[in-house]
Amino acid sequence: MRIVSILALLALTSGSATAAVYQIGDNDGYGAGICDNCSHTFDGFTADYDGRSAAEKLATDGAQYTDTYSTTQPGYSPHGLETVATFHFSGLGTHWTFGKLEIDVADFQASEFGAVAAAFNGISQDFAFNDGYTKTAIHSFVLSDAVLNSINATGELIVTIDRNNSSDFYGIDYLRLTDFTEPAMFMPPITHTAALPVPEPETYLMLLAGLALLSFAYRRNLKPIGLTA
Ligand SMILES: [Ca+2]
Ligand SMILES: [Ca+2]
Ligand SMILES: [Ca+2]
Repeated sequence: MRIVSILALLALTSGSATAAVYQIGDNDGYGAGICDNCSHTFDGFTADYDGRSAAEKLATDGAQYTDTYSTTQPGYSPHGLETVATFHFSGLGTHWTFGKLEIDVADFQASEFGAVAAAFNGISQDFAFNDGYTKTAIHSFVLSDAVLNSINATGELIVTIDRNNSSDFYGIDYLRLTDFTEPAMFMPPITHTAALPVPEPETYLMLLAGLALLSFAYRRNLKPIGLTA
C-alpha cells in the first residue's frame, strides 16, 4: 500500500512528462521474420541479402542500412562501396536526462574478425560484440552524460558504425532510442516484501489456548504483595 501511495504521488508530481520512443527499422526480423535472440539464415555466399521494404530503401534516417547483409561490406553488400552505416535520429528536443539505445543485430564476431568503430554523436562506443555466427542479439546502451549533452545541444543522435577495420559479416534489424523523462521510469522494479504469515484457524486456536494456559499458570504462581508464608 505504501508503494502504491509513492507511485501515486510521483504520478501527480510528474506533470505531463511522458516517455518517447524513436525507432529506425521496423523489427521485421531482417525482412525474413527471424526472431530476436535466435539464429539467422544468411550465409557468406549470399551475403548481398536484402530484406528491406521499399520505404526502408528510400529512407534517409538509416533504415536503408537495416535488413541487409553484410551491412556496408564492399563486395558483399547491397550498399556498394559504402563502409559506414549512419543512423540519424532527429527532432529529439533538448530535455534529455536519461536515454537508452537498443540495437538488434546479427552475427557479430568482433574477436574473430575485428570490431567495428561505432560512435554516438562522434563519441566512441564499445561495439565489440561476440554473439557468434548465425546468432541474432539485442544489445542495449545506457547513454552517457556526454552523449546526453550532445543530444541536448543538437536535438539529434547520429549513430555511426564504421567497418573499415573489420571484416565481420553482420546485419542490423532495428535501432530503438528511448527517452525516459518520466520520473517514475527511474524507479527500480517494484519488489514485494514478504508479508507476515497469517496463522491458519487451527494454528490461531492453538495460539489462544497456549496464551490461556500461560495466563492461568501466571495467576497460580502470583502471590499478593506484602504477604509472607
Ligand atoms: Ca525491415
Ligand atoms: Ca528483430
Ligand atoms: Ca559475423
